[in-house]
Amino acid sequence: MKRTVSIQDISCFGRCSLTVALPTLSAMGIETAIVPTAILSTHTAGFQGFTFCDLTEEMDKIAAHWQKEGITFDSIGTGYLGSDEQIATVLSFFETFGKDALIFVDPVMADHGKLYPAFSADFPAKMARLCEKADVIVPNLTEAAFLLGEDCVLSGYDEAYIHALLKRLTSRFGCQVAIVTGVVYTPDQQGVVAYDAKEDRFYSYFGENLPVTFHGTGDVFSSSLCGALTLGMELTAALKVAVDFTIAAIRATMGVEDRYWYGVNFEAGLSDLAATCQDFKA
Ligand code: PXL
Repeated sequence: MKRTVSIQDISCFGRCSLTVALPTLSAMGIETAIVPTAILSTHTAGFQGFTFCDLTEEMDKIAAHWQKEGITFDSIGTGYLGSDEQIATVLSFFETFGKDALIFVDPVMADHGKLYPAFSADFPAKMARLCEKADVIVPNLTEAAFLLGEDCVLSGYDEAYIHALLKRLTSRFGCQVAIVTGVVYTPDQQGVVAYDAKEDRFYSYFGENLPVTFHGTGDVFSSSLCGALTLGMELTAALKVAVDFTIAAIRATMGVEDRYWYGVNFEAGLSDLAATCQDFKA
């Protein structure tokens, strides 16, 4: 059985980060350890007055104990971090546990051209340091631009722009694979585009561009993609598994867009996802 560790916050309500990653990765048949970066009553994008408890000190203690126990991982996935100081904590976690593990960094910090409320303008430069240690990074278009210190281009781009952006990401950060999410070339389709720098090859997978916006879809995509790669799926197959799972979650939530910040019904697709992964033989 493969073993992963997911490092991100627990937003107690609002279907994102660990409340999505843990059930998703478990359903995929992967033993899933967690390192919570913070506990919040809800996520920060859509609720007012959320509580926040920073767990930076706990993270170091958890890692020290695991190191004593000789625990190892096939992959390490990171998501939303609670503070700037946690960049150093996660870098040291990579040092200790990352040598033989796939390092998968979702640089969660921004969307729709704006940083999430808890982050200051210098956070992207700090998140870039994590990307430098990653094998795979999965920014959305906003995060990709912020990581590179470029202006955000959120519409009106073409395939040549996305391909060049991906090449800038892999060469700047030295990661083998960069994947940008939320790519729309024609209004009816939305998907993801990947570049494998070692193979010098692009991959993409698109589905229907559903006319709705929900919070947490990036986390649904990245946890299922991290799981698929941890299981040993090829990039093409992994992108399909993750995009299909995300679209199924969005479809299952359509009709309740008035509470878009409550996240998506990914639970509806978990049994199909489990079956797909069960059928997969590495
Ligand atoms: O879905 C990303 C995410 C995760 N965790 C917290 C967030 C967000 C996005 O806003 O606020 C706490």
